Amino acid sequence: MIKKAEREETKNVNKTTRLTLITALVVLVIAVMAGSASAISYVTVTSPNGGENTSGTTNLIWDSDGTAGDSGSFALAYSADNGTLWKNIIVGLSCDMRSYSWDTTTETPAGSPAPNDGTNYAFRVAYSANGSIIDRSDDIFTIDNTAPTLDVLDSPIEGVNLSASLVWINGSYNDTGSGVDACRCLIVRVRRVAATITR
Ligand SMILES: [Ca+2]
Ligand SMILES: [Ca+2]
Repeated sequence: MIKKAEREETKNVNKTTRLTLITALVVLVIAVMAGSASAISYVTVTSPNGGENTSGTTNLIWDSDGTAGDSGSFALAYSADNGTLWKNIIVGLSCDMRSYSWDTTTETPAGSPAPNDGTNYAFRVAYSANGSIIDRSDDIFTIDNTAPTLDVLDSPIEGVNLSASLVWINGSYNDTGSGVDACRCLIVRVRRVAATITR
């Protein structure tokens, strides 16, 4: 009878040990799951990251270890003055997002002016669930949505014989805000003068 009682006690102790182990495992699994829900450890802006000349729709790109199941979201913002004032482009992006197509010609965010031409732009990505997970473009970049203007004042007209040793082509070009990269004057078929400029 004593041995049977001992066996029963041993069984109960084993059952208690098993229950404790199972409980510990469940707690561990819950802890691991909770950890994975806020596992984002970094976000890094990839493009534009400084030095670019952008216009129209540009691809904003960043890197992170976030996944679709993570809590929180990404917020994208731009600054026209190298980081003094930031305006949201979009908020609430899923943590598995790594790029966003940004139209620099429209109101962003809605109701605020579209970005103007400028050379002091910065781009920023922030993680909503942790204020220390944030990054901006390492340097400034340019937004230029204004085509250059060209005003030719003097040039040979069609039909004129270009036999003179000196031919005047006179005009001006302008690109407000971001400058002109190049200006080319073309004489086509020795009769017509055309000028092109690029930004
Ligand atoms: Ca950066
Ligand atoms: Ca321009």
